[in-house]
Amino acid sequence: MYATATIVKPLPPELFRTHGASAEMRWDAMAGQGFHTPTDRFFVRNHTFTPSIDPATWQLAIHGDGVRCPGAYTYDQLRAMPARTLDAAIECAGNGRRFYGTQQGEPAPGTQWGLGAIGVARWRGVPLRYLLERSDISARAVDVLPTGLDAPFEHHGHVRRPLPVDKAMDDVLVAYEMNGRPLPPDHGFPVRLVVPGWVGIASIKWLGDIEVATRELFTPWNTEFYRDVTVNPVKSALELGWNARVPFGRPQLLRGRSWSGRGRVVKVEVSFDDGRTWRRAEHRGPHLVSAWLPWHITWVPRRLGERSILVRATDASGATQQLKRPQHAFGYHFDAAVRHPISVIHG
Ligand SMILES: Nc1nc2c(c(=O)[nH]1)N[C@H]1C(S)=C(S)[C@@H](COP(=O)(O)O)O[C@H]1N2
Ligand SMILES: [Mo]
Repeated sequence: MYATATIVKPLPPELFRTHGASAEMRWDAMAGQGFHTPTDRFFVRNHTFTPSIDPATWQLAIHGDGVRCPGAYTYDQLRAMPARTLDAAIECAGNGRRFYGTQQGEPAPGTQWGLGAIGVARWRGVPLRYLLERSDISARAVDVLPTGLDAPFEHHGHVRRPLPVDKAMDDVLVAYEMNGRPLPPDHGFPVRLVVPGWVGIASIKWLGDIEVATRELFTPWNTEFYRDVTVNPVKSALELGWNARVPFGRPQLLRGRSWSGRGRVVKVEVSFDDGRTWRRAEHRGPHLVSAWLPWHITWVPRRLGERSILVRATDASGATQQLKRPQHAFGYHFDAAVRHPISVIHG
């Protein structure tokens, strides 16, 4: 009923807002959820549409002048290799783009994401490092180029973006499971890359081919789109609907999450007076690098009417979310504190 031509899973309006071929999660859909984003509400960013791939004939080819033992692996072979589990966020570089316009008065072109182009899942698969070592990667290898099997994007060919060999050999996963189940079609079935901390485009879905080269590689996805963006900056979101109604005079337990591709979030503060004063939020539970930090704060609304709540986090690199963010030509990396509008009503 809610299916579109580009995304397979249902996109009920209480969980998603759609933008052409992509769909963002509504943050109130995270209220009451556990640490991970349930797969039914995980955002989808497709350049074209979700392909249907037969795992019985699918293979992952590894080749190029940077490996001495090129090869191709089947789904069953991959699933029989040593596996790792990783709790990690995937976030689109354009997450929050809408706020360049709505909050700073300078709209940026592109998908007008709110803050819902992020999710944290439990991924399981084979470390890319294992596959590269098994392919006898050369010490002279420089770049690794994963390519997706989805339809070519405009005249640019298949979606593909080079990854420097250092990152490829560090913490990248060739994932076949998401939240304990085989990857669903929209999130890359049978196999996708998960590149912790990096912009979402690095995590190529529907992986079919990995080239390893002894020279730097260039594709439209590192020269034109997503140029000069690598690691995601620090951001925060409240688990509340936009314009949520909050009753006057009663203590409210507000929850949210903060995250950064640069490392752990070390501090979260909330302002109820437009950034004049800030209160520390509290957190307990998992505090993982590459995922997010769930936090909470209690607040008693003492004034009726419309207002906004601001959240700012600080990450391990020392970066703190500011009230304003310099304009970005492509609208990537909106990391200012977002003004979340609410209305305080008679309880
Ligand atoms: N093959 C392929 N991989 C892709 C994309 C795509 O369109 N095709 N979109 C990328 C972008 S821009 C993002 S943000 C993430 C989104 O992952 P998700 O749809 O599982 O949330 O996938 C990345 N991997
Ligand atoms: Mo993205």
